[in-house]
Amino acid sequence: CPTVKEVLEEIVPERRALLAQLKKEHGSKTLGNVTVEQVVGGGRGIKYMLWDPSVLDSEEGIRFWGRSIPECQEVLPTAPGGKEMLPEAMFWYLLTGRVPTDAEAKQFQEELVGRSELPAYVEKVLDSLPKTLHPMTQFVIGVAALNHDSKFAAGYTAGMKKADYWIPALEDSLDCVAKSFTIAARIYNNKYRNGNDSSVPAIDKSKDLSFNFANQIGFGDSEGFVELIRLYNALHTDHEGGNVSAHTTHLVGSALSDPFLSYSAALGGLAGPLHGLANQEVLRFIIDMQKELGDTASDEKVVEFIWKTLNSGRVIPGYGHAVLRKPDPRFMALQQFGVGRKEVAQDPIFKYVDQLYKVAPGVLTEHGKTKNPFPNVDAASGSLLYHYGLTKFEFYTVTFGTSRAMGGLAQYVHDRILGLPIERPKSLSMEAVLALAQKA
Ligand code: NMX
Ligand code: MLT
Repeated sequence: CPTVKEVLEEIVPERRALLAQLKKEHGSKTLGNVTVEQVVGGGRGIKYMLWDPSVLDSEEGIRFWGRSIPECQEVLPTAPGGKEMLPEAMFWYLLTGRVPTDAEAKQFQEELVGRSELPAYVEKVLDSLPKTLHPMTQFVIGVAALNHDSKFAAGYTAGMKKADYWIPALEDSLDCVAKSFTIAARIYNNKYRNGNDSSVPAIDKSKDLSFNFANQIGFGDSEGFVELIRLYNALHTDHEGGNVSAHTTHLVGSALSDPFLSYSAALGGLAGPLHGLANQEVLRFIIDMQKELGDTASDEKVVEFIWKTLNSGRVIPGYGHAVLRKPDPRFMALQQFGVGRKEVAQDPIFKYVDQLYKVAPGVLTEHGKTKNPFPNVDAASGSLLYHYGLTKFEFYTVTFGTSRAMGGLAQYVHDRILGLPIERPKSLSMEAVLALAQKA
């Protein structure tokens, strides 16, 4: 069956033709006006950049090349004996816009796992980091260090043609995704276990990335954990282009920084508490609640706890969203995963997630600040990892990071296919905005 590169070779002329048509026939048309509020308010709603693999609708949530999450769950291949869509299959789909056949997904999985070993110098860099360093900081460093062997950077230095940029960009992107899982496992073993001694199993080339990650950190025997990692990674891949991590990959990549440097920069954004770090914050919040209220509590007590947090000036992590105005379908998919497994559904932490979903939207609505009182993906993800024994919640955003590489870098490859220019929007001082607004 064809490789992902061969499928992309077929697609390249179509995508380039579409961009040429957009520029030629519609280049001067407007897609909306920009208000002062948008300029001072984080650019919300400005239709500003191209992003092909996914589009976010405020009411129904994410669609990957037009398919909703349940539709993807229906068509994307799973592991043998598994039920959850494979992240490798999702990555292929994000890159090509085509659902892989079982044979394509298997071949692609083998290709990625074949790339997942780390160069010795990256292992050395990771092993030399202080254990006290946050896992996300270690992740940023590990991914950036991969740039040492970037084929894109080497090709650029050697003077490759612009039309060919996407080819080494794809090579590096596949390496970056595959090696990110192994970097993540190494960080975990260094920080929370006995380092990376001979007790850490070698990568099993016949298995998928999620299994190998789970196996290397000591959870390979847990069918539930491995399936969760597959679902988790498939769900977090992409959330259109405007979120901080995706946008950063695109922005840094537009300077023709290679995929490793671009994605490493994105990980710095994912490590912020208003973005990916929220998943660790959710667990911290629930554990604090459990410490104060016990394993179960009445709705009234939970509501009181939420108000106490809000009144102390903090946000309720896992709730609210810059675009969504309904419960996040990624949250729903993770909830369903838990509800479908009796032992998870009975876990007190998971039950608190469910109870928060019942009462928090009412409190946030009464509080009256957030435009979206509903849960986002981070409200559920940590409770499931916690249930299976991954209790080091500082590590949770790393798992988000292995996944987001697939969406961010799928578009990175398309950016190079399309030959998009360096990103450089206009900024204005407050005085300049005022002057323009007074004239308008
Ligand atoms: N709890 C309390 N207040 C909130 C919350 C929340 N969960 N969400 C928004 N607000 C506040 C927000 O801080 C702002 O207050 P102020 O005017 O004092 O600055 C006000 O409501 C209006 O914010 P919105 O326009 O609704 O939200 P915005 O688009 O600016 O931000 C988030 C979106 C996601 C950053 C925000 O909802 C938030 O901080 N949520 C909690 C953190 C979180 O769960 N982040 C994860 C997002 C998903 N991800 O994985 O990246
Ligand atoms: C994401 O997955 O990136 C988050 O939901 C944040 C966003 O979309 O803005």
